[in-house]
Amino acid sequence: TQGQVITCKAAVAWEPNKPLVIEDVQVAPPQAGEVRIKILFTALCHTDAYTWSGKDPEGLFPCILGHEAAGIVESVGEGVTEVHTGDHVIPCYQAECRECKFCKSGKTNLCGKVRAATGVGVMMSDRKSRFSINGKPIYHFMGTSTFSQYTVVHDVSVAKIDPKAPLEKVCLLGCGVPTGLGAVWNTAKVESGSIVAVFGLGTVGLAVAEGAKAAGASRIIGIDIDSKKFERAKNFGVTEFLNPKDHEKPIQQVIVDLTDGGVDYSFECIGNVSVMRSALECCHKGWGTSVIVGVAASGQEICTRPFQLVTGRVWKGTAFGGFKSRSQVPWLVEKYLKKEIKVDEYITHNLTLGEINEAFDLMHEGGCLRCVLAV
Ligand code: NAD
Ligand code: AHE
Ligand code: ZN
Repeated sequence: TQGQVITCKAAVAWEPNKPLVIEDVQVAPPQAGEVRIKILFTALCHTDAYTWSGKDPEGLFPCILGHEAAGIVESVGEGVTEVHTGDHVIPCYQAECRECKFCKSGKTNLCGKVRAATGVGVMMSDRKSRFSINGKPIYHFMGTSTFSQYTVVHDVSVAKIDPKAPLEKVCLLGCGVPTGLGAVWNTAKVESGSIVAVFGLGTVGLAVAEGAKAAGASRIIGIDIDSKKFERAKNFGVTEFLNPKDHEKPIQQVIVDLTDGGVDYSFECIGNVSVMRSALECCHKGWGTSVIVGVAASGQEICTRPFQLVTGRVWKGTAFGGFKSRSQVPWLVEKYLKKEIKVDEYITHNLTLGEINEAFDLMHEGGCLRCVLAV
């Protein structure tokens, strides 16, 4: 198949909110600096649902969504030296080129090399898509497009991993789990003994709890509007649970009262701007730090009284938990193989690519964390 167009199955989002359609898609060979991957397993992340909903200003249709996956390199384009046919890989929506201003800054995991192209659904070299249906181009998504049996990505967006790792599990290390762990370890740098609040107990929020527990947090307060989330959250380290619906006072006030002035660190893992405000305002005066992890819809804005910041609270955000993708995803895979981080526990459902619409429906059910699709 090297050098040839591959026709395979992919789930195409033709329009916002319209059921995805499994289509025969033509996938062009990788050009210079590109890698064609046979995707074996992909999970669904809340961000896929967000873009599908039409609320993502970068959402383009028709497109192939998906960004939390694992697979095997089918072929590589000219000049690609770090991965070869047969390598086991995780596509990374946040690239790492090691050469750009961002990568060299030592201050961020964001990479500037291909972001302009991945934000508009094309490949960097010729600003064209490698996906088409009978000649009609289909946009890429987040530089990954994993809801397809084959995808083409930039070489700076491919993490080569230990072939011993089970791909049906470690696909989760492409997004949600690293995001939560890294928000704690890299972005907030939670210290032992800290009091932590986690808003939203989906996969990302539970990974925050897991990371906070590993960092030695003394209390981990989980907040969710679905009380059924608490029982499971205990296994990830949540020590106390609050449902804002059970309280008359604003939830930030409830938390401040419970914690002698507020938490040391809070994390918003929902994408709701009013919760982002609560998460900031439940932080302790003088030092409390709040990290925005959730992705809010186009047009939404955050607000608070500047006095909150004047008096020492810090508002931050994180992308992929601050992890350098190509360098650190393989390290996370090793940590999983050594049983130092959970992955299996976040997988509540397994379906096939053909059942992807059912998988999206499952996301709205409280019981579902990650659904892994066999592609
Ligand atoms: P999810 O839907 O599985 O979890 C969200 C949780 O929030 C659910 O348990 C839900 O019951 C709860 N919730 C909803 N509204 C609430 C409210 N008003 N108050 C309290 N709880 C509420 O989602 P996920 O896959 O865990 O992703 C969480 C968020 O993180 C999404 O916005 C996603 O787009 C974003 N995300 C960001 C990054 C990043 O790099 N910054 C990476 C992955 C995901
Ligand atoms: N396109 C959206 C922004 C989406 C967003 O913030 N994405 C997160 C990752 S979510 C993964 O589930 C991210 O890492 N952003 C950094 C980046 O480079 O995109 C919008 O609202 O415009
Ligand atoms: Zn994601």
